[in-house]
Amino acid sequence: MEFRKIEVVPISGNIGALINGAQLNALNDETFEEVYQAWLHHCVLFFRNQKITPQEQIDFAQRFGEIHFHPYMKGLDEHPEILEIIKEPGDGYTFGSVWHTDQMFNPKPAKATMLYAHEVPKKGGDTMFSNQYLAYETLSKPMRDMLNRVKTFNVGDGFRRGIGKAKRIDRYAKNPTMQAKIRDPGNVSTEAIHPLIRTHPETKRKSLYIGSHTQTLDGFNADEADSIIDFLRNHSQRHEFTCRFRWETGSIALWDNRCVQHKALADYDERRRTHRITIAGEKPI
Ligand SMILES: O=C(O)CCC(=O)C(=O)O
Ligand SMILES: [Fe+2]
Repeated sequence: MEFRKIEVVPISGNIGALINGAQLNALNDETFEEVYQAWLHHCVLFFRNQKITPQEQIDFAQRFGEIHFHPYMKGLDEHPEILEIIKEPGDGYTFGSVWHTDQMFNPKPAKATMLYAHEVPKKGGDTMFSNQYLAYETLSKPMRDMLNRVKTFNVGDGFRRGIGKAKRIDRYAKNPTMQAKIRDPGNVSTEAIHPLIRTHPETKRKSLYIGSHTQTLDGFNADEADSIIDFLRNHSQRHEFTCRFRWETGSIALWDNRCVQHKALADYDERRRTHRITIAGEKPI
């Protein structure tokens, strides 16, 4: 792929690229098109030293599609499109610290997520990403053939682990700012059935679509489903499929939830503050 406006520097063998030469509050259409093509190809992009206002972050996000609103967490008062995620020293809970893909419990899960770092720990707090095209392509043909017909059942409230609203409040017991953002999803659905192998609507490539929200496989006995899900979870996180991003103040990561799982590392006990925007997606097929 040829880029004339931006420099694209892969940060690992199979996923993730750093984009140089793009100031996200001043992208002309040609540069945006290169960013978008790089994004589809590398699955997650990283930008350094961005100085953009909340409105500029929203404007950039909207070039990817409509804003998706988090069903369980309120955004900023002045900018409800932005969820400010704050971890404080001693608060003990790290948002997104298991492998997952965002909003998989929604019948129309988020297409993309953009995270903009405002305060970062001196060490730790990296985010990991895993390429789920590869997770699919590296399975054997008989396995792919079997899994191609399988459907998953996914929930936002973790019916086995029993999260529920009370636990959600409990998890932020030491962080009143985050606790105050918790809300009821209202009539937004937080359960969804999806194909285990989905086809990316733009690249047309198949990927493994599984994450921490996945509870069971439609029609399988519970022990069969558990074993297959365990195997696929482990497989989907193979180190060769992943990259790991070290945050700095002003860094932005932008990932494609249709072909990426990610995980925030809970290896720090300092303040970390990010601004997160998700983009609405379509029903997986
Ligand atoms: O904070 C992070 O590094 C990622 C958290 C996460 O899972 C998300 O924002 O969707
Ligand atoms: Fe996430």
